[in-house]
Amino acid sequence: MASSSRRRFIYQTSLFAGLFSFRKVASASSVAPVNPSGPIVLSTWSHGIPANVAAWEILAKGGRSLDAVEAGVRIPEADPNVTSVGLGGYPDRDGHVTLDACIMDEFANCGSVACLEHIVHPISIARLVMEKTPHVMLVGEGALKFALDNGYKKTNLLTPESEQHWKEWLKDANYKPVVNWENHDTIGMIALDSKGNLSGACTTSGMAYKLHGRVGDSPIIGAGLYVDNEVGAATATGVGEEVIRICGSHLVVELMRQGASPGDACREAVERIVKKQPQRSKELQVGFLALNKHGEFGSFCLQKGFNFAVKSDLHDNSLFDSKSHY
Ligand code: SD4
Repeated sequence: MASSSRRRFIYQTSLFAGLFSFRKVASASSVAPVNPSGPIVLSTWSHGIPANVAAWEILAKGGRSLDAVEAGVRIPEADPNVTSVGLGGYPDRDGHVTLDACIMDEFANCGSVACLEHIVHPISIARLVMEKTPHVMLVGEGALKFALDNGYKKTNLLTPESEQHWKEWLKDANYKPVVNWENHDTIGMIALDSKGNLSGACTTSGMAYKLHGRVGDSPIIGAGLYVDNEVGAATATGVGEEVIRICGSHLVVELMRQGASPGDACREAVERIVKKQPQRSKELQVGFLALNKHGEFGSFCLQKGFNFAVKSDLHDNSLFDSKSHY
């Protein structure tokens, strides 16, 4: 699909959903347990395409959305050529690759790790936190110890290519810690399975050359990801600080609960960022992606350039361009 017709499609989808979603969302508690429209999975950015393939293998067989989103995001986590997620991610300014991830299921179970080093699959550690501990979030050394105690092995996540990039960055005396929005492409994945249950996963190496110890929105439930099985799911990408400030993904889901279509809910969240930080919002990227209980989806972002992949029986896993504020 050409990008202009994709854009039109998104707009029309949002418009259509906007007209009908109030009644549908309001009656979400009576939605039948089987999803009549079939499963669907959405992921941020082009690395979402291979991720969706892995997720779809599970969804197409009637599998659980939680298993699908975990399997899906493990693909870019293990890909050394994806420099914003997992292995091969750009490091912080001290040369450490520190990873953030979270996962959430249809029962509002959730797990998260932040500033985790040396582990290729932070999403699976987040799931272990969710399933094996009474906690939601483990960070840094504690998260690493937990991963090792559960049989995961240490891996050097800094590839020669990413190390080289970091060394070039170190030479640039003029660098100011201004957000470079091309440089941080989290994968956020949200899915609805054939039983009508929603889950989501979000995983990243975060902002390149961040201060050591910096944590973005991606591992924070309600910021980088939120799932409410009565309503919908949302995930975020871009400058985490801005997403945290407005509790972005939770906001998107709550707006859908109040009747907004997924696209309109994402737009409202982005406009809130613009309203609070009009000047700064011109220089950074934030994008939201949302899916409601009925399989309707939408997105909105600050700057042109955010895209996402969609796979369902009706969608062939090609990329959609998001509508943007600027
Ligand atoms: C962060 N939100 O660490 C992440 C980075 C990102 O697209 O999304 N990139 O702030």
